[in-house]
Amino acid sequence: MRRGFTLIELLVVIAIIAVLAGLLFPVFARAREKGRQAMCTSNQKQIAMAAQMDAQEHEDHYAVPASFWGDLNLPAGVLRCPSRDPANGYQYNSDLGGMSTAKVTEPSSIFLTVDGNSDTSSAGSVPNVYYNTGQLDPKHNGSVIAAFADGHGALTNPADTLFYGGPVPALCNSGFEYPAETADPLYEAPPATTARQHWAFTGTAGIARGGSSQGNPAAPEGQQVAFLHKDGVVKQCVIMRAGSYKLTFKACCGSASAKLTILLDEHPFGSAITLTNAFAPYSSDTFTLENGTHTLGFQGIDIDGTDRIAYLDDVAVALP
Ligand SMILES: [Ca+2]
Repeated sequence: MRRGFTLIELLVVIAIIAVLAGLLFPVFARAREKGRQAMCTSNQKQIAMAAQMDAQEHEDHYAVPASFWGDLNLPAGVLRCPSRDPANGYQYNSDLGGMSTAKVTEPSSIFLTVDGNSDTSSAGSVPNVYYNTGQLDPKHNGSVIAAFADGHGALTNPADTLFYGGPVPALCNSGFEYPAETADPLYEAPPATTARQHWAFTGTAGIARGGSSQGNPAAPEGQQVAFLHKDGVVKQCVIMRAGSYKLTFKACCGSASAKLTILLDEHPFGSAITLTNAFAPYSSDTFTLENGTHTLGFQGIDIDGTDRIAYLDDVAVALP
């Protein structure tokens, strides 16, 4: 007589298969995720390479956030992280926007792109641009992949402080070289073109070619400077880690004597600085800030309603 399987035997076989599947499926999932990580790393390295080439074509300055992805014009496949849904799963580091590549002194630790959500709810108005850690999307087993300014890619823990952009925040367009003032009268207040210049100007303030007019000496850095007419203001918003910093810059006045004051989060910081008609280096007192976004700026001082102008160049955040 032919004997079939008993119910017990069938159940034992099913249980063994279930145990084996339980052991193997996570192995398969991990192997699949490894493949996706490799593809994501490759994508971001290609983006980083394209960004370097784009910077080289623009006098060694990284693109401003608003024009970065359009400038690169990469194929859709390169923008898609295989572990996530968005058509573009990557974010460009806003800290690098408009910055001279020469200012990136630690390119292996400054990220250029990272896995991130592409919504703009926490990021101002520019999609796929990184402003804060809330935008990271750690879909690779709880980590993110990033490409760095030296072109290497790496899987990294999102808690890593490198996502604040380095030991001191880099100001964008710190030497006021964008936009290029090549047409008469060689200055604009405010500049009509905002591409690659991150400063906000209020009052009669703008960017001038060094030596253009009004007792403006040759620029101490590059070709251009900022100018603050009367009580004009120039300021920039930056991400800063909690800590103590100071501002360094070079400044002078036009043909009539002038003063300027440093603005920290919109408030005057320290006493007004009296300028001479030759560019000289200045340094602020040390200030301490909380983690987050801060506004660093300068304001001219309207002494008597006459044409007092302060010129400014080569602004940097430094450690005390
Ligand atoms: Ca300059």
